[in-house]
Amino acid sequence: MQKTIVNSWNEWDPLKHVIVGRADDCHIPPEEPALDAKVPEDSDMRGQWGRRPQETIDRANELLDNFASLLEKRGIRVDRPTPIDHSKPVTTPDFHTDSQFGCMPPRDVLLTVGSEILEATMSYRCRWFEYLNYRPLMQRYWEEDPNFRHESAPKPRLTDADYHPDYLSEKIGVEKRLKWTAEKFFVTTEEEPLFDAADVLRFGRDLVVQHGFTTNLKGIEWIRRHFPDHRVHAVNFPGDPYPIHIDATFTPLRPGLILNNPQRRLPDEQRKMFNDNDWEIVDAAQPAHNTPPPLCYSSTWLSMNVLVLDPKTVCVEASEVYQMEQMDKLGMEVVPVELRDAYAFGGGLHCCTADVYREGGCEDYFP
Ligand code: DAV
Repeated sequence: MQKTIVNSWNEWDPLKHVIVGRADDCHIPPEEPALDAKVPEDSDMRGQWGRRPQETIDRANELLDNFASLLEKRGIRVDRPTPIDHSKPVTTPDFHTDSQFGCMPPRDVLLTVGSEILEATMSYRCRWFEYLNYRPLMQRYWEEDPNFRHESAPKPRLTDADYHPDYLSEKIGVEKRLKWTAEKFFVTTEEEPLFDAADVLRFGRDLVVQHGFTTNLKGIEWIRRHFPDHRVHAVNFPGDPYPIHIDATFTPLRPGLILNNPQRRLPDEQRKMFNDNDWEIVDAAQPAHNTPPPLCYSSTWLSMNVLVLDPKTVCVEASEVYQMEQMDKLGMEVVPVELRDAYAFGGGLHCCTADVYREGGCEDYFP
């Protein structure tokens, strides 16, 4: 009998097969609208671009390789992408940018829902071709698994009409950003559907999608029409001045338990489905660091960007002592994994992976 390769319906069932990214040839891309809106005004990344320093690439690869071996030792199959040349510019009839981003992190690009892996539209021009890094794997799964559905969302045009020019002025300031995110006024417009895969969390029959810089309402509507057997819920987190990707904000650990970033709390009116079904939403522990590492896009809240191996076991970054302690108190077995020196490449333990196979089927947790 032919084997099922791709199957994953949620963020916590026992993990058997996963993709881990690579830092090879990662670039800091040139300025472009949606990317600029994410970089804080005082960040060390402002105004520079080009290939990342080789010693940082080597160090990140060392950590990613170690993480891959650790997963393999626990009986999990690990696949790695095949890096394309990220120094190549991207030119379409609608835009041009002088370099790409990298093949980190896979979670941003690949959305696994059941037997399907969906390539997201993406919303940065420098990430338009990022799916190519994963095509050799997708082809292999397609050959090996007759039920695998390899899907790609419509490529967006990413003209200037996709971005609000208001966000592009220098020094907006955090206060104005917070006001705008509370009003759900983000850098991306509603010109066409846009989403990054890392804005989606899978809860069996329910998909929870963050509306923010990288995913617009049309993107959420596209996901809704694409998965007609799912319920799709739009959420937003007003306390976040740079809202991209849900996985340093809202982290399900097992059925009935979610960690929520205490600075980016889910608004009361969006808690109903969780409250009605006795799910607990607890504030995540504070990050162990006051600042992100150098040349990093993400905030210190990568502390809660954990990879759940099964409902009792979770990988947490090894320097995140408060997050590890909280996991322990919540009854999880903690597997510490060193990854901080790879954060600059696009994220933490959840970001740098993409699910291929978790045991279990599509459950209804919110009947
Ligand atoms: O808190 O900067 C990082 C999410 C990366 N996938 C943050 C969000």
